[in-house]
Amino acid sequence: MAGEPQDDCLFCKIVAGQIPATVVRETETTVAFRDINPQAPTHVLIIPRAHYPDIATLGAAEPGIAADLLREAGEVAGEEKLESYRVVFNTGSGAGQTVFHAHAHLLGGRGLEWPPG
Ligand code: DGP
Repeated sequence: MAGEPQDDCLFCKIVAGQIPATVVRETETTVAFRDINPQAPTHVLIIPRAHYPDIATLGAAEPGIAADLLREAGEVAGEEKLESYRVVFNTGSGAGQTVFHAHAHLLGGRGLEWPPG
């Protein structure tokens, strides 16, 4: 069923506490934790507890939870005292998505070039 945990999903296992992660914030609907392979001094992933493969399917099914991800990105940026930062949703393998459980990347703490590669 849509949103149900998937046995083969890495981020569902982090939500369930079956794989350790450095969690920085949690809400009823979201978990934010540090990326294992940080691309910036602050690199935090914000994910829904519910399983949706990407931001498009999450936004279509649960727009309120998609909005929660954006609010939490702002909250983490504030806690990390980031003046400038980027929030990215890689969507599809051609855009670099490797984990198919919706997630926002929050990147900051260094200069970020535009356009991204
Ligand atoms: P993406 O490539 O957009 O699907 O981003 C997936 C991110 O997930 C990538 O930046 C690395 C991160 N990641 C992969 N495995 C783990 C893990 O086991 N723990 C943590 N904290 N992050 C992970």
